[in-house]
Amino acid sequence: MGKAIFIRLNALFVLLLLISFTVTAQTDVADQPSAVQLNARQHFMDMKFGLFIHWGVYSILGDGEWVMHSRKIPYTNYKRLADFFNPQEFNAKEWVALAKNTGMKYITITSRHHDGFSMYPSKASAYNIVDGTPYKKDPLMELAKECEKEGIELRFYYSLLDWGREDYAFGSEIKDGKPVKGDWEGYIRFMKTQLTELITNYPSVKGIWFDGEWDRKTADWHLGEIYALIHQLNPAIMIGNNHHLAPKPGEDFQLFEKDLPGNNSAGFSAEAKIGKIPLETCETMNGSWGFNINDRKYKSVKELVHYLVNAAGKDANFLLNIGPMPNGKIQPEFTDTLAKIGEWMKVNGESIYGTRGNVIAQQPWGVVTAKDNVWYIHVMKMPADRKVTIAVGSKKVKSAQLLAGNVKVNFNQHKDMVTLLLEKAGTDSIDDVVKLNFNL
Ligand code: FHN
Repeated sequence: MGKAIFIRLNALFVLLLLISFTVTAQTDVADQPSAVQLNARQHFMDMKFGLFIHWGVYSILGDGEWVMHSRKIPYTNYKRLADFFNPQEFNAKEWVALAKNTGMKYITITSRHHDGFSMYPSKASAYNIVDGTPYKKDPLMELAKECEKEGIELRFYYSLLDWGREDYAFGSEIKDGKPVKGDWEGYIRFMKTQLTELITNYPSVKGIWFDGEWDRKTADWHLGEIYALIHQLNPAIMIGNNHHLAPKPGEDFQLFEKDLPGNNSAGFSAEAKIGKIPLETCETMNGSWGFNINDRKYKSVKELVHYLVNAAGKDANFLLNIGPMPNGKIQPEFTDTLAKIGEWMKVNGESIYGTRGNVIAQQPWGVVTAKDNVWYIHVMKMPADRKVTIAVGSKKVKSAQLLAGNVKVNFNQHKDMVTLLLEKAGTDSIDDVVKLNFNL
């Protein structure tokens, strides 16, 4: 090999090494959360329970938030709904009080769903609640103020998918990472403008909940840029994306829909490999996200508390959805159930808030959550002999009591196994929670 060729090859090698280092360094930066982000994540995991709200012009038709798509309503006709959206009965105080009395610590509300209607005054689109409806007021601002006053966190759902905008060109074929029709770069710019508005105009907002990426699996969504912009505007904002996949760099929490992490009964989670960031699962009070006047498949208090407890057992938050009515009221079937969940939380909340899960595997009788030197044994299906045996490793049990009524629970410990004798339990038909205190 000639000396010149050798030098050139050497230079090429150094160049390749530099490029690969730069690429790795960039990925590392995106993957390396700041102290502020890490704090926000821990706080999020401590909150455990949130209220999801799907509300928009679709609520008028009382057939869920997909009504434009499912009834094939042309966009130009659908847009007229805005003329009738006048939720005079909306009261931010009532909504925030509802969340608080249910024991929820945060609210995630749709700022814009797939129909493209913005629930706040956006300079980037006149199709919004202030400029495009007779209501002319901003419910998100009302909520933001009330949430701040009541110590409830506010988060915004934001749809990446848009059924109506020309720049998105819904249905267009995707080639080389972008739709053949429309104006992809323009659409990305539009989203960045809206996200900037949402973050700067509502400085107390603590999270952005993306949805709709699944509509264009092969498109380049510029997520790296979008996530960087959000964290630049406010590093404490947590980013989640309901793409139903493993988490991507820059995301702060992983979302699951209608299933606990690791399950796939609803069919959304086949590719949702569990990552190392905080987890959240969402479910609805009935079968619909947006208001659906015909949907009477209401889940019981017991089903919903079990969902929350099982989620906590798997170290996941639970985001429970309501679809308010077009007048701004929340139907009594929802408020009644939420009030009862709140009663259960008042007695048993300490076994949920601030706990961590995955202590032991799910058992036929229930799950375990843990905090400091305490384990909470959630007996949701009482065994016939009223005994529950748990492996506690080298820990020594000091005392055990039922959270409801503080009733003492007898137990036997043999080596690493503890058997709880639950003859006095069964007073709580939803979940008998036993507080197991270990010696320090
Ligand atoms: O299409 C949406 C749906 O309307 C709703 O917002 C849910 C909430 O998780 N997410 C999407 C479906 O994955």
